[in-house]
Amino acid sequence: MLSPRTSPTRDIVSLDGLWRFALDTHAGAAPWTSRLLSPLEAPVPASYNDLFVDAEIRDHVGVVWYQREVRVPRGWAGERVVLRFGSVTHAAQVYADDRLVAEHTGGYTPFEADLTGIVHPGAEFRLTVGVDNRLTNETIPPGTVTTGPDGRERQSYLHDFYNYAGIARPVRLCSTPPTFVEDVTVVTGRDGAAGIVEYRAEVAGEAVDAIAVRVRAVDEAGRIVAEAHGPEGVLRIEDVTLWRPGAAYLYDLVVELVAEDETGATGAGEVVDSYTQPFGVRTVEVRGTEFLINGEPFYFTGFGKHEDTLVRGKGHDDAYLVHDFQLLQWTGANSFRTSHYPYAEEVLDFADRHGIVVIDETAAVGLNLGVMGGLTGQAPTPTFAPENFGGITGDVHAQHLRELIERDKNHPSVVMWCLANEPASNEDGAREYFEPLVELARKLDPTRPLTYAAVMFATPQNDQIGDLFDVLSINRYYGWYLFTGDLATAEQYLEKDLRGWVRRFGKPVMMSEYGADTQPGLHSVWDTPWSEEYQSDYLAMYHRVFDRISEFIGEHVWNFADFQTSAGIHRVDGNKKGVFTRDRKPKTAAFALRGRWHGLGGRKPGQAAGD
Ligand code: BDP
Repeated sequence: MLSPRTSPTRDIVSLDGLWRFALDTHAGAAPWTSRLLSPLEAPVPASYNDLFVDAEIRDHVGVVWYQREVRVPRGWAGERVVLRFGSVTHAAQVYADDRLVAEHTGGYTPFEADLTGIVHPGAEFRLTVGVDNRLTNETIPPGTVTTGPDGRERQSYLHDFYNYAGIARPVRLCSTPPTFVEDVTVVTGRDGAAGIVEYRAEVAGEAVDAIAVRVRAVDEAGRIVAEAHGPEGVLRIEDVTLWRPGAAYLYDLVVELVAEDETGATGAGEVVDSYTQPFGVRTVEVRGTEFLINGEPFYFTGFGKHEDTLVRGKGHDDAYLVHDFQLLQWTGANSFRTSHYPYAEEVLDFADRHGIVVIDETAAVGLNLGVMGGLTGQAPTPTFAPENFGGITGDVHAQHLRELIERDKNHPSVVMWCLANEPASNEDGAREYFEPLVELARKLDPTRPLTYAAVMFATPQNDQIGDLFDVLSINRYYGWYLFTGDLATAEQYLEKDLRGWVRRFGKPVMMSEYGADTQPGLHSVWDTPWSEEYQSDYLAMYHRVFDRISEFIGEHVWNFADFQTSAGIHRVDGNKKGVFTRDRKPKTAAFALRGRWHGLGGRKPGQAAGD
């Protein structure tokens, strides 16, 4: 799905701002049919949970309503009118006046409603959105809704971040011409010093047969460097400037739809639609135990992150976007994983422009009932049994994967798809569950490697899916959940474990999570868990191990910043494994990482530039 962009033929009106807001319990029946009678207003984009000093809202399970009036620009006569949501978490029903115009499930991917003919240029309409935050074993991520003795519904889930909900990303009203560019795909390669750009443009709408497609690639100085005709083809950019980690370079692919002229000659008339797709020329490849970007070994340094800030929850915020990337660069991080869901498109656009490498993850987190058994001592429930996640969950997961790849396929920053976080890959049924998903991902995008983040219980001995993937991403907490406070023992177990993955699969291995909860300001001369020194020593121990394993291709610390979780005895106002606090102040470990990562410069320890 294309990102909304203005062009000579396309306009955008932002619908961000304050909307009327009400819980469904206060909204009356069919709240879309009239003005929402509520004293509350909620900002878009933002999660709604932390805005109000009201536990009923924060803990609400079910639907909430957002509403506002929208005036369609009067200059849009004859245009298509499209309403586009960056995301609604987790399910949306959208009404234009009394009419249902869209429904979407999946809280982290965009969707559109075509309002052409339903709303009218110059006129106002009432836009009402129902937002459902419920998670079940038919949603990704999954969860369970139960009814308590007081008759109130309660939501539980197996993932370790707060179930923020709402309209957390920008909402826009967009115009396109009646004949329009519906999709663009760009795949890049190299031929010596030249860049090879395969493109495909999909055209939809009226009189498509009378339309010709022409494209041109434009460099950052505005020079046209290649041109072609036709809905698909190959462009050659001589002396190409590559997109490199830490040194981004973007070209624009300008796609134009050209009408017939008055003699009926196709492609000789006026430009009826124009869309500009930025792209970077770079290659990604796994060869043996190496991860190559532009043919050069790349060593990942960085973090698993979250979209999580005070008050706005998972709401997208450009100020935090800029500041977080500043902190990434300050620590010497060259990459991050979009744990545990697709992030806002604005984040990926920014990564493209600033040369930060991204591992792009679906929202499939918590497909692991064994974790519950581990924490509670109860007998584990089989994760992939038909009554759990062996049924419809896989189809929903596939749909999410499809939407992720369709959205993010053109981002040069995205170098790998991560299909799930900590699935029960050690359990029976995991292979049957993941095989079709791997096949689908490879069909949709044959160019990017695939990974999944392996849970502690999945060992080199019992994991059932590692051979299906290209890179093994390992989450481990030796020295935290196991051998707490005993880094010497933790070090031995960690090394044995990682070497086991290398030996069994012969593929590149990276650490996708390692971290220790840390209370800022707590200091100790001993190996005291929760102290700032322990976090630094814990990370240093992992780094010693990584540096001894030549097949190792990267390290992503868990987590970039402290983040909110559901309440529980394992969490003190959230997860504190951040190297930065929730308000982005560095803990001691941030300085240690900065020393190490700037020294590495994106290469394996001991590997010189150009090796
Ligand atoms: C891992 C999960 C991550 C958690 C982390 C932790 O992948 O989401 O936040 O553990 O416990 O199992 O801190």
